[in-house]
Amino acid sequence: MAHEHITLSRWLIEQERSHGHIPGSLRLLIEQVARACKRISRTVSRAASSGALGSLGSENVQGEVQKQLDVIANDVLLEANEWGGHLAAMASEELETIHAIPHRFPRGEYLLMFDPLDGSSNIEVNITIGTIFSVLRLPDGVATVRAEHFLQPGRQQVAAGYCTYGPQTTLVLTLGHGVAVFTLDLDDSGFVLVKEHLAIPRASREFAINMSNMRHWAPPVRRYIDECLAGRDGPRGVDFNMRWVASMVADVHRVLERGGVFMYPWDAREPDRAGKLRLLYEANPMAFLVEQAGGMALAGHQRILDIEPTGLHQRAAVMLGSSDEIERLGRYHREALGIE
Ligand code: AHM
Ligand code: MG
Repeated sequence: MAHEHITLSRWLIEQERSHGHIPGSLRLLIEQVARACKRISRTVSRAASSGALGSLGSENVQGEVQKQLDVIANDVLLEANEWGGHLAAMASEELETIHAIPHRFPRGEYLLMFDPLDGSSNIEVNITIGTIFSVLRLPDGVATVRAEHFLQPGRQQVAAGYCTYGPQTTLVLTLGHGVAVFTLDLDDSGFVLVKEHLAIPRASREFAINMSNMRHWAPPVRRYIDECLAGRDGPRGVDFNMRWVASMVADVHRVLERGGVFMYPWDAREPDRAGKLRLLYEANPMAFLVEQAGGMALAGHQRILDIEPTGLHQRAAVMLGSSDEIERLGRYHREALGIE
């Protein structure tokens, strides 16, 4: 693409013109989320010199140790999105219950969910981390917003995206008409378009999974990975490559840019939990982006975006990426269940 300077605002306005049903209030909401991500990006890059690294000694609702930056990023997102008049409520990985918009501000028609700082085990080692977000519409006729109003299947998302804080600060966004990538231009401190209509290659020879959990996986996942590891001499007849950043944002970004498979499957360590990653603000937004880029996203044999949520912080198994590979994984799961 020629280096025409298309800002996030211009891109959003042009989307509104070409797909008339994108309301102005959704554009303003996305701009506000992007502004918050810019602030988080600055805070993250200054964290070592400002003393913002390290843990707080507290735990979040999921029993995970909170880092200082987890809490700062959460506060930035809450504060930036409270007053704009576009939202009815927010939900976050770091908050047990929903955050309703205070009465002193006008109430809007959208619900925003986020993981303020994904991959936070990587904060201290200066490896890419990021913010993941998902936008739903508040169902009609709701007087008092409650957690149950967030429990909508992922296919009802009106927007989703993430921002990575790595070598570059990158915002990846879908409004349901393909996926666009923006980079934070440090000269004028705004997001500018670098790529549109992202397309994940159907075929790939690269997978991402935490191999240290291998002994706990279900048979279909083991079968798939065993076949990849067998390489050229195995049933696939070709060598595979492996990558694992341990930040979902970075691993999924690689998959969106060059194809591959990302998995965090169910495993036997906590058999009652569907997986490690959270459905509403991790699995669903990433599944929406991946599908919009022509890939597939499954939880075992089921499409992630069709899962009917039952809890704000519920977990999901995640397998997403290049469609030939995810289709194969889905088939292995169906075969194991005797569905096909
Ligand atoms: P977080 O939201 O608390 O950072 O946890 C989610 C992260 C994902 O970014 C990543 O894919 C996964 O946890 C890494 O898990 P593991 O430490 O098992 O490799
Ligand atoms: Mg996370």
